[in-house]
Amino acid sequence: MTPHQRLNRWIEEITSLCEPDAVQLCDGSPEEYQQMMASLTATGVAKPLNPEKRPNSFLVRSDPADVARVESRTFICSDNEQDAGPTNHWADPNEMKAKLTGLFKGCMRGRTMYVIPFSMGPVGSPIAHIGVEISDSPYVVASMHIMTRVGRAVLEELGTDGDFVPCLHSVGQPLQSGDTGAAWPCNPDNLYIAHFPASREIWSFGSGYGGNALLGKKCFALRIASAMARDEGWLAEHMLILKLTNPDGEYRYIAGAFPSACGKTNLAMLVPTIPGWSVETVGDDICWMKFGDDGQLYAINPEAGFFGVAPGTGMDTNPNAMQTLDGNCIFTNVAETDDGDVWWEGMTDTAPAHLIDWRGNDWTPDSDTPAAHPNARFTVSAAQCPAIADEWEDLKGVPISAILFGGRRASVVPLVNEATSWEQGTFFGSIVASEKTAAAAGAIGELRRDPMAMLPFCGYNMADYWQHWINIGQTANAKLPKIYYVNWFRKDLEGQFVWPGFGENARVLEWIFERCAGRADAVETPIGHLPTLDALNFDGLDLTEDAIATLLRVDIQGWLAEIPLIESYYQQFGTNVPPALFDQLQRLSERLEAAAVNVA
Ligand code: OXD
Ligand code: MN
Repeated sequence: MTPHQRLNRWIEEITSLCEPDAVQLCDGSPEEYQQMMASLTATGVAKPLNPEKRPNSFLVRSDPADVARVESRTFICSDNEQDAGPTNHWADPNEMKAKLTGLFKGCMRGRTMYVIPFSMGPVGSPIAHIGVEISDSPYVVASMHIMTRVGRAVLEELGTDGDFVPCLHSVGQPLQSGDTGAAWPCNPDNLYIAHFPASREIWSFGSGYGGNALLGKKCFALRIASAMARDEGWLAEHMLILKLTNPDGEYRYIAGAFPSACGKTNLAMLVPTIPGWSVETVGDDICWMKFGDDGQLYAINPEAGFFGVAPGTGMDTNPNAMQTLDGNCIFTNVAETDDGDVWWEGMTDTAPAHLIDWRGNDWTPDSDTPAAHPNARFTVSAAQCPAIADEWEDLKGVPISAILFGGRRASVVPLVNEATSWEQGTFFGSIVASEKTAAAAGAIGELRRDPMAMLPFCGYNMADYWQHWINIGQTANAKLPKIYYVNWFRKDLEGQFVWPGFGENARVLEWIFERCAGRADAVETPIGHLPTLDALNFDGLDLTEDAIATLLRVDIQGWLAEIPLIESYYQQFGTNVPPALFDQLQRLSERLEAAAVNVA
């Protein structure tokens, strides 16, 4: 079937396990994409949108029981439980294989089995890696065409003995003869998204949605790749990558990790408010970084498209994303307008008077459920983004000058804070957290830690992953990026956001850019380097002195109160926590105590 014997053997093995009616080796061609969309349209799950509104675009409605990644059914199947760590669900690899082999037996009867060779990253890049997904879902094939590089060039790159990550997927709903089956087949009662880091394999059963089914994304590019990166000395991160250019045409590349609902895609496509500066997008979700010969970390976006959350995306929040969506898109679980287009909450200020909601029911602004599912998605090629950087597919990647970590913190954490060392930056990354709001269950202000925004995506023990970060910092001759802890979400005593965010975040990026160039001032504080008042560009912003003081305040008492919380957080990882991080915590605590005494 292919020139690659190991791949052929795997295809044969899976064919006899899953017993599909037919096997199709995907070539990634436009014709193949149209074939998938035609078959999805024929079964009624996809609907072509009005070509005058949204050319070559489709609306897909999933089963209401299959609408998001399911972390409770996501497993890391390492040989030892401790290697998965306390933040992952662990399962014994042999038991999981046995259980899944039972579920996969005959699971593709009545269906076509698609073999999808794909590259994460530009084909041939030394930073890229190859996977092959076997799936019985035409929706997965079409989505993989957009989100990854699929086809012949990948098989050529693989040659006769290249490495690939086998990614096995089934919706888990075989067809009886004559049965056409559900429009959106899935099997939520038998859901497993299983990762085998030692053998670098993924087995996913029972869901057709997003990260559960498009196995190149979270499963490969983060969970399996993070384990590969640990073994091979590189970094696989849940980060955006942007290119920032100053008015003189100098540019730098910045990567940033933010937990969900912190505006990562918006930052990746930001339109700066400060004159003469521009932001271009290299990636919005995942970043793979390897050392170049010059000791710098070079990054690629391993993906080829955006699988973005639609609700909340509008011309005012992210005009670049909106323009990216002009055509050639798959929309999943958004609402449908009467003229054959799409709509979601946040797309416009006023909702249309009538819609068909994501479940296919009539909807008006008086309805008490949202028109689009809150996790409704757009799938679109990154090449369509008007802000995409020319070099986004550069085989050698782009050199990263700065790494940002950020969460949603109403208090304590200032607008921006530069780590004084890689180790301190790793410490900042390990304590990234977002505060629960009044609307969420649990105490207000309670912190949900999401280290490096990797909580659901780290393929091994989180504490070992921190050690890997420390080790990266000790690489001989490394010219490491500077690390920053940012917080766009600081609130005042009335609970109002102090910082305007969005395009104004460019002001913080400007300071970071100038710091990397050795031109901007900072003050040394117990928590790191903060901008001096003059170094941060507040020109034209309507901020009171109080607001500026809040944004740049080193909240000694607030940080002191956090020390025991960090300590108990670390304790759940036992002896795996790198001593270097306990040391950072200890030294931070000492500096804060000293500052508290001075203030008193
Ligand atoms: C995503 C996520 O879908 O982080 O990118 O959940
Ligand atoms: Mn993500």
